[in-house]
Amino acid sequence: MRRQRLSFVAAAVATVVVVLSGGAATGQPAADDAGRATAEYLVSGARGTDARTEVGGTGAVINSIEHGMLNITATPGEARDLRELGYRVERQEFRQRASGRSAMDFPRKDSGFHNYDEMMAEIDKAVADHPNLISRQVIGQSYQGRDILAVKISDNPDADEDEPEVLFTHQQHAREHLTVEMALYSMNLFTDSYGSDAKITDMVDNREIWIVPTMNPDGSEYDIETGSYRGWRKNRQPNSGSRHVGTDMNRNWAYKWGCCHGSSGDPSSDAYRGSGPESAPEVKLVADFVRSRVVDGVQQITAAIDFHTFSELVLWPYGHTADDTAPGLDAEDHKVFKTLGEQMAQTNGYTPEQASDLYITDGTIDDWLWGEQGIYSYTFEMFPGSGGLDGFYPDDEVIDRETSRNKDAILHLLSYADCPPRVIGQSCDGA
Ligand code: 3K0
Ligand code: CA
Ligand code: CA
Ligand code: ZN
Repeated sequence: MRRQRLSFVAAAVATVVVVLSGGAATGQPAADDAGRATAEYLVSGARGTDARTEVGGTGAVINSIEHGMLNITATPGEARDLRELGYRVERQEFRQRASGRSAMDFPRKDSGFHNYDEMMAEIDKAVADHPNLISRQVIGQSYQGRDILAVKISDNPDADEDEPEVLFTHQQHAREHLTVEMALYSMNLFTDSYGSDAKITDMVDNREIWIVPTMNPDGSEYDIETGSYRGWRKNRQPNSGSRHVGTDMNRNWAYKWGCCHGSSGDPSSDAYRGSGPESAPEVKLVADFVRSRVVDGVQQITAAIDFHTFSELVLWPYGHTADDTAPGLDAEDHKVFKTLGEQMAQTNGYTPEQASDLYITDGTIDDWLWGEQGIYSYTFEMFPGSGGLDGFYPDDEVIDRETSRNKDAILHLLSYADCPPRVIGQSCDGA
């Protein structure tokens, strides 16, 4: 299953490149590059959800699960903790492609991926081509000052119509670049096929679709800026009192933050939850945006998907507990999540499961969207199905196939956005 590794430079060499060239393009001091603390490891002897949760409980991030082996990114301390717990832990060499390409862009062979400026240009073009279907608004700035957008797609996009609203968020994790392509695919699908595809036309007419195409532009640019991938996950916010940079945004949401050994309190960890809920500016501004969609006491957004890579999964809440039900999520809610999740997975061939079936997480967007806002929220883990750190860097040739693969799933969610419980035969009248 693993892709062939072709021309690589050793991680050690890449580190030298980082020290030489890192920083200049962002205006950040090169000392920030000390923020990369983690390495890739293979862990054996961790079968089952409980073992995976124990592994995750050290703060290590599980990248994939294959034949009872876990591929993780971990700090040296986390690796030591895992060995003390009795796991076999083997260091992997994350080799990066040498490209010779100029800074701040993808390697030439992956030029089909959009960097931040290219993404913005694509959005501006779509707005210019379809002013009656798209509007874009800046909902805030990243730590380093990059604009974060919410793109709205609907007929009458400048009016707030009384229609179910659906939210698609992308790239909380820097290295998950395929999710930005997913955002651009959706944007272009809804606008280009409007008027010719009946189902899409219906959804654009009768829903208000919000797309946040990247939540982590700083991390994304940092990941690619040397021309060799860094395997970066977090944002680029410094941590006071630590030389290690960044918060794992998907552990920073303000619902049961840090509750359940599903994140780390150590700034060097790839699962660092931040100094407090919404301490990451990018998380706070998207949370503020979601809160701004409460009109007359009613949250207008009814359903959401947060796109990640990888493992080909459809996940639903909760992540913070292994139980199917918990306060705020009763048996009927669970049935709605599971039924709709399984139906979406039927269309794209992903594996449907509760988020905690993977491993326990806390402070995730999905738990917050449901637990705080009552939004039926899913996480999609896109292509590939398995791999190590290289799984975050598929060839650009797969972009069309792996984004269009989710067309029917997002249309399915949109079609139930008027009343997600309808999927199990319940009505929403007077609820
Ligand atoms: O809700 C979830 O369980 C999110 C899973 C997600 C995460 O944040 O750990 N997996 S990822 O980091 O490999 N994209
Ligand atoms: Ca509305
Ligand atoms: Ca409309
Ligand atoms: Zn992710």
